[in-house]
Amino acid sequence: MNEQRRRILVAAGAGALALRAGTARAAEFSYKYANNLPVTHPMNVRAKEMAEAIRADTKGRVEIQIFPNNQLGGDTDMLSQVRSGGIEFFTLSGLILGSLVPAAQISGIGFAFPDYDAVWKAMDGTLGAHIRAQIAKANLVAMERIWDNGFRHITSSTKPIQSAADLQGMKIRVPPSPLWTSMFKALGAAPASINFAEVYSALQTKVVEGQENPLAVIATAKLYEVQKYCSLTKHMWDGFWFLANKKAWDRLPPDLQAICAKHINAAAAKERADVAADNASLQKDLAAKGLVFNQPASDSFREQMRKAGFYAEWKAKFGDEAWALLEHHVGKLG
Ligand code: X2X
Repeated sequence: MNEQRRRILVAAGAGALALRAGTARAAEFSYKYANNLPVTHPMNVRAKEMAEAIRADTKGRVEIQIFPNNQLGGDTDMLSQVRSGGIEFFTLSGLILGSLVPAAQISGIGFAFPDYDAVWKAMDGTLGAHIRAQIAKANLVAMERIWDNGFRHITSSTKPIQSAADLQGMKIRVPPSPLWTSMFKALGAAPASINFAEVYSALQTKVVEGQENPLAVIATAKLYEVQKYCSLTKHMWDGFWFLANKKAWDRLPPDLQAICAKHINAAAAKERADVAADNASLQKDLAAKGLVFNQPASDSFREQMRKAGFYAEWKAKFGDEAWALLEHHVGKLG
C-alpha cells in the first residue's frame, strides 16, 4: 500500500472513532437478552430496569439489549442461540431446558409445591443449587435467583376442567419438555408440544382446545381472547432460569460480573413480588374479560398421575438423591 493511501485510511479511521466518541460511546460489552414473554409481563418490566441499572453502575461498559416476545425465535431456537453465543442471555423454564439438562425439570413435578414459601425455600436452597450445578455442566451459567412464572392453571375453549375425567383425550398444548408431555399423558390428555410463540394462534385456529399457564401469562399474552374457561388446577409451579452463555459470561471481568449478577438477582426478587401480586389479583380482571373460572379439588389429578406411575417413573429418572432434595422441602410425593 502506498504511503498516501495509508495516511488517508488512518485519517478516515480516526474520523470514524471521533464520530463515535462524540455521539453515544459504544459499550465495551454489548449483550443481547432474549425471552418469550410480552413486554407488559413483570419479567420484561423488571428486566428493563435491570438493564438500565447495569448500564449506570458499569458506567456504560455493559449494555444489555432486550428482545422480548419471541422476537429472536421460539424457545427451542433461543436455547440454541444462547448455547452458540448468538445471544448472551436468555430466560427459560427449567422444564424446557429439560431437553438439554434433564435434572432441571424436577421443580415442575405435578402438585409438588403447595405454596410460594416452599418454592423459594427449595429453589433458593439446596434444590436450586443442585439444578444450577447440572446446568453448569451444559456450559450455561444460571444466575442464583430463579425468576417466577407462577403456579399453572388449565384454560380451554370447550369446557371447564372439574376433575381428571375432564382431561381424558383433551387436546392440550404443553411447552416442549419431556416432563410436561409425560405429565399430561399420565393425566390421560393428548398433549401437543408447541413453543409459546405459536400458542395464541394454535388456540385461535383450534389446533388445540386448551393450554395451561399462570394468570400473569394468560393476561399479558391475551389468551383470554381465545379461551373461555380457566380451571384453577394449580397443577405445578414454574420458573425461569436467567441463563448466560458461558464464554460471554467469562469474558466479563470479575467486577462487571459482580455488578451484573447483583442487578439480575435483585430484579428477580422484584419480579417475584410482582407476579405473586398479579396472580392474586388477576382473576377478577380476567373474569371481567369473560373468562369463566372454577376451582377443582386436586385429588383426582394426583390419583390419576399416581396410578399411571408418573411419580415412580420420574423418581427413578431424577435419582434418589435429587428426589430427596425435593421431598425435603415438600414432603413425601407420589
Ligand atoms: O411456554 C409457556 O407456556 C410459558 C410462557 O409459560 C413458558 O415459558 C414455560
